[in-house]
Amino acid sequence: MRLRSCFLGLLALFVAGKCSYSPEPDQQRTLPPGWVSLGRVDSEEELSLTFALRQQNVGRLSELVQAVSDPGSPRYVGGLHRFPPTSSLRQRPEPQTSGTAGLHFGVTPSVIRQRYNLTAQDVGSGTTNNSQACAQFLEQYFHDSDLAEFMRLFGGNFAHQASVARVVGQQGRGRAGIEASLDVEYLMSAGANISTWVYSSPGRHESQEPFLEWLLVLSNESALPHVHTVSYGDDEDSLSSAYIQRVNTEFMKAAARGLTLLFASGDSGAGCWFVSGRYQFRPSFPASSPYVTTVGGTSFQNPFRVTNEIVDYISGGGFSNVFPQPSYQEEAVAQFLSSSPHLPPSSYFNASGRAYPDVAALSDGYWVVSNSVPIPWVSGTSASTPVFGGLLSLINEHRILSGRPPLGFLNPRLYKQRGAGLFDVTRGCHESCLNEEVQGQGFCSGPGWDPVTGWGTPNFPALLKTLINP
Ligand SMILES: *[C@@H]1O[C@H](CO)[C@@H](O)[C@H](O)[C@H]1NC(C)=O
Ligand SMILES: *[C@@H]1O[C@H](CO)[C@@H](O)[C@H](O)[C@H]1NC(C)=O
Ligand SMILES: *[C@@H]1O[C@H](CO)[C@@H](O)[C@H](O)[C@H]1NC(C)=O
Ligand SMILES: *[C@@H]1O[C@H](CO)[C@@H](O)[C@H](O)[C@H]1NC(C)=O
Ligand SMILES: CC(=O)N[C@H]1CO[C@H](CO)[C@@H](O)[C@@H]1O
Repeated sequence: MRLRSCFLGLLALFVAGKCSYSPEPDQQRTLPPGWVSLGRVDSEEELSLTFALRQQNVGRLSELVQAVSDPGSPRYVGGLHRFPPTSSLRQRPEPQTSGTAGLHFGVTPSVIRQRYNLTAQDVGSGTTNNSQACAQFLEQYFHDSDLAEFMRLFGGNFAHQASVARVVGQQGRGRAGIEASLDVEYLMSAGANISTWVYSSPGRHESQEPFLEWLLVLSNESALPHVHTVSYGDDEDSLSSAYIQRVNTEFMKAAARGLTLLFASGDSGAGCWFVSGRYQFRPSFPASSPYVTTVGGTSFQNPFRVTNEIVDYISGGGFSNVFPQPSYQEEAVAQFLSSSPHLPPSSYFNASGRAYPDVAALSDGYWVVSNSVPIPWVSGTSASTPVFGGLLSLINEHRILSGRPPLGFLNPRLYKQRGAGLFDVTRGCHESCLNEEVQGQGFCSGPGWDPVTGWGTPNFPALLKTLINP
């Protein structure tokens, strides 16, 4: 069975015209694959419209984000308050093995904590006002009872909180979703014993713009968690540029406020589509935003042992066709492009775009408890993202305890430090177009940054050391 990871399909707004629909000016006029026209909407059907005002002075906001996110800048240390106002999770078949000595049977919190070098002391102290959050869309709900069962089964060797501190928004009363269960369970076992919130923006039927809805809720609050993880995204080309730019402006604001936003890089490797008569890779948004930290995926080299990590072939990565390359990553990307021995043809990707992911974590073979049932072999960058987020929360905990502000927008620092504190993933390639030219292969990882696993996966004590000052 394959479960789609929560890579969100945002509904295009089909305004029923006389005999057809009229999409936004930059949207394709034919129905995308998988969509079927069911005729006119019933006149009684409710439709909620979102109106967003065009934002002013976005250029100045961009300069400000640069200043507050660069450790070399005098403006790095917060002080800015109240700035003006298709998950594709999958279940893969169990790999085959012989013999059982010293093996693990899937990724659990203790496997994560072992691989990333966390000790029993690496948990929230309970003495700070530190908190973390994940956001849920697409009618994905978690159940507190699943979290409790998960912690009963897997939370034995580290202090943790047994329930979510706060749900912002409406959780529906339906069955738990695997995505929501996974996010909550792993955010709370990587960022263990740290107060955890869930932002719930249900309603793919009611709103075509849930990211904006969620971001406006964040924008509207003055005290909120420092780290937010989101395991949802969509093909960049399926969204209107007005919408992408509007959402991106909210990401800039969040960065300027000192929030850390992590997004899953997607589960289709480099992606693929056939457009204008040729094959191209297909980037994903918000993963491609220059103002978020994007998390790719890895597997254990030996799936049953805590070993080095290699590329998980599904790990989303590539180059944006919308956002130009931010200056913080120019050097790293140039280095990759000039040294990778397996570069795909240049017509497949836009080398001048924002390249992602920035970092990675295990994405393969997780145990999740959902609707009271332990489910093995759940895979996707949806899993990597809350794990990385939880570890950043633990680093924030140390920063807060020593009187420093939380990390905020991480990328300028991450690239300036050339991925210090991360295990470099250097083996494996991710998937892409199944055609003769590239034969299913996208980019390949190598030493240093690459558009498959970014700078690599966390070695907690080393990462803490490099991110604790200033
Ligand atoms: C962390 O883990 C790696 C690999 O498991 C190991 O080589 C290293 O010594 C560990 N400790 C530190 C402090 O990095
Ligand atoms: C976990 O947090 C609680 C408060 O929520 C605190 O009392 C406890 O000491 C913390 N555990 C550890 C091991 O720090
Ligand atoms: C913002 O907060 C105010 C006051 O709490 C509330 O009335 C309003 O609905 C909120 N707006 C959004 C978009 O959440
Ligand atoms: C490539 O990316 C740039 C932004 O970096 C964009 O302006 C341009 O339109 C993109 N080209 C294509 C073919 O999408
Ligand atoms: C962001 C966060 O967790 N804020 C909390 C800080 O502590 C106060 C008082 O306990 C809470 O009300 C806030 O929610």
